[in-house]
Amino acid sequence: MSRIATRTCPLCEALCGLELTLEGDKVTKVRGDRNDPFSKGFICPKGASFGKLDNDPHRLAAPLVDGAEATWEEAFQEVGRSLRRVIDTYGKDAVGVYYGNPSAHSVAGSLYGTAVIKGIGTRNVFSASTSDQMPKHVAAGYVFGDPLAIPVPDLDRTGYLLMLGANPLESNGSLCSAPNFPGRLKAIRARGGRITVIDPRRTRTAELADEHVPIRPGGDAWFLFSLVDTLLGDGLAEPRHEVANLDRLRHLAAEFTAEATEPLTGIPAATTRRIARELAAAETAAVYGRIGTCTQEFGTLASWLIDVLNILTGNLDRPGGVMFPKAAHSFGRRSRPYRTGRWHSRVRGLPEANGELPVAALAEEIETEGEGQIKALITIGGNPVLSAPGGDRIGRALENLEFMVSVDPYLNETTAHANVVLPPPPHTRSPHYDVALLSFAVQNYARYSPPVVDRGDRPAESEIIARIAGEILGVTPEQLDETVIQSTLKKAGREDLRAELGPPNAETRLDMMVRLGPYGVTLDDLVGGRLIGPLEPRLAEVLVLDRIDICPDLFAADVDRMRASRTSDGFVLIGRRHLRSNNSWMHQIDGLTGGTNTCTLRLHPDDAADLGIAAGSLVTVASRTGSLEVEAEPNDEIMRGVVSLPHGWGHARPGTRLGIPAGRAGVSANTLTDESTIDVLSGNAVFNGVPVTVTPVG
Ligand SMILES: Nc1nc2c(c(=O)[nH]1)N[C@H]1C(S)=C(S)[C@@H](COP(=O)(O)OP(=O)(O)OC[C@H]3O[C@@H](n4cnc5c(=O)[nH]c(N)nc54)[C@H](O)[C@@H]3O)O[C@H]1N2
Ligand SMILES: Nc1nc2c(c(=O)[nH]1)N[C@H]1C(S)=C(S)[C@@H](COP(=O)(O)OP(=O)(O)OC[C@H]3O[C@@H](n4cnc5c(=O)[nH]c(N)nc54)[C@H](O)[C@@H]3O)O[C@H]1N2
Ligand code: SF4
Ligand SMILES: [Mo]
Repeated sequence: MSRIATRTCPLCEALCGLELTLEGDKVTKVRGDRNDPFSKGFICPKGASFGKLDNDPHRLAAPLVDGAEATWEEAFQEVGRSLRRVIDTYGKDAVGVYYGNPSAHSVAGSLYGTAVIKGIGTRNVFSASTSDQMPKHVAAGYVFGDPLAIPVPDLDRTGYLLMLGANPLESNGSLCSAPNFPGRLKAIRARGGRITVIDPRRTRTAELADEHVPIRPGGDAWFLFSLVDTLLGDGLAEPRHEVANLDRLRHLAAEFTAEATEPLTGIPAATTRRIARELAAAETAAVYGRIGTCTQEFGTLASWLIDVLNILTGNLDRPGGVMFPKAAHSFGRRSRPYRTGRWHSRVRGLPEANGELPVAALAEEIETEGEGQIKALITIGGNPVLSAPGGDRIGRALENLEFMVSVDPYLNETTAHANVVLPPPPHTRSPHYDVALLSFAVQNYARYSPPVVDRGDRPAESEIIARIAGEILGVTPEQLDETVIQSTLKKAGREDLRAELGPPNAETRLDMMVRLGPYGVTLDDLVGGRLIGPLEPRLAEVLVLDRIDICPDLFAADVDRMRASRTSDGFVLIGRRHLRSNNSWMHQIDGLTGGTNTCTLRLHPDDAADLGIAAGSLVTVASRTGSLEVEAEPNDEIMRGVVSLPHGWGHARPGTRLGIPAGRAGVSANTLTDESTIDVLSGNAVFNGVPVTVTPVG
């Protein structure tokens, strides 16, 4: 007998509803959930492969201890013993923690991560955020006072979208949760609006837009400063909110006229000035920058200047501009303004941001002897060996650890180094609620997905993570949950609510957060999805400062670093996402491989001709950190002087159990990226604009 179940797709940020057909425990068919009020049946090829992923025979079914299957009790005891030994011998900071991208999507990662960090009391905390969006947090933190106050473009109402470093036709969007992003973009044009894309590559998104403007990788801060200067110089700035430090901004921007930045960005001054005027003239406009503008040397300045443009054009916090979504759950309100650098990394002295140190510093913190050296590592849903800058070095460093435990369904390039691997159950057996992403959705929306298959006696991922914390704290998962519930209710002055809530577990905690949220709903009300409505202005609720700081001290000071930076004359590397990819971890799933989703080096045909490189031939790409051989794919979509390699490949490494044939393993872009170059303010990795040399093999 088959049955139908629905849930949110957990595989990217778009929040699509899935309709699953199940025969017993097995997903046999997947399609879009037409009853989901937000996604209305839209899915992509990854969502369609949800069943294959859930049933994937390469998933671990039981814990591994030193490579052999063990019982859960044996595995937890080994974890507790080893972590306590390391802490007793070397201190708390000797245990490092790394959270990967899926832990930002899972209930377990979102709600239980802090328990591990606090339980251990370590400052050596790292995550994929410093390979991704940390500049956005730092910008929001200083401009609005809250690192989570990242405004999203009001896609469904905007009349002009200026998009930098984002390719939602492949990625389906990021820090802007919008199921059917492509359809929403087409709708902008259909209603007479305009889309401009700034990208070194003519991506599918650029092809859909009205205009594509190629930019030299890493040039965004210069370009954005020129837009600001044009707006201010032409008297076009009309902020609708009171702002601090506008004069300082004006003074700084004056140095970056469109003519002055043209040689650095490759964008003609006339184009820059025209775009600034279009932005100002548009009835509503939104400037949206994503990972291409973050994973570069001036990622925080670029992210800040994007906020600045939205503020100056009066588009902040108004329909059709950029707005602050209001999630259905409450996390409590932040009272003190944000700052970074409350502590620093031991080896390079890099500032903390959001309680984390840059993942670019992970390898050196493991390798470098002395007090505070990382001797044990916990990874939760991450693959830094392939995903982090200078990943090969991280792989070597992991060999020096005295102990490593990974919470991960796969034995991959990172977890193969772990002494203990604790596999969470497949998605169908896990509850799902997007604690992080629902605060970045283009409409106010919420959905709770209960598990649709019984997980038997396997612990839930939340229990696995709670057990790790509990081994150090000497508490059970139930005790931990009850403590959180009691203290949250107390802070909210709602101790009365405890009687209405269930037993202490992850679902009850979610239910509590939703009941404390702004819409007066329960978790049950959110099954199947609830569309609350379009975004509404709410800056006053969000702002933690007396007024917006349009030119924070810290950012003004970083402009010195911009002035001192030099452009490289040679080739520079950028990344590339494919619709059928998901960072480093779905390359074994049938139906997602092949087609355009291949690990090749794209470069301009004229560059290929100059270098004597034929299509399909092997080339050597080398950087300061490493070199690799990869097939060349000349393609005129890419700017001259720029080469592009997707990340997350490079699977032919010992000890893994992924079922990827050697011929399809690809090479890792992060063999070439350089952990010594970062966006200093946020600690973020630099994946775009990496200097490389390209030579034919043989
Ligand atoms: N060169 C270059 N490098 C990049 C990027 C780039 O554009 N260019 N992009 C960066 C970005 S944006 C990101 S977010 C990072 C990602 O960096 P990471 O998060 O470190 O890497 P992923 O490849 O996402 O690895 C996800 C891991 O989680 C596991 N996993 C999957 N589902 C679950 C689950 O439900 N629970 C648990 N516990 N584990 C699970 C997978 O098996 C895999 O091991 O990569 C970054 N790296
Ligand atoms: N199919 C698929 N979807 C995904 C993922 C995946 O791996 N595959 N990963 C998910 C994750 S973790 C994230 S964070 C999001 C990311 O979502 P997006 O930010 O949309 O990611 P990308 O597709 O990498 O788009 C980045 C764009 O920036 C361009 N770029 C590179 N350098 C520069 C530069 O210096 N300046 C400018 N202006 N542009 C530049 C690149 O050419 C590319 O087109 O995608 C998510 N969705
Ligand atoms: S777009 Fe994202 S959320 Fe939607 S089906 Fe694809 S992977 Fe899942
Ligand atoms: Mo990401």
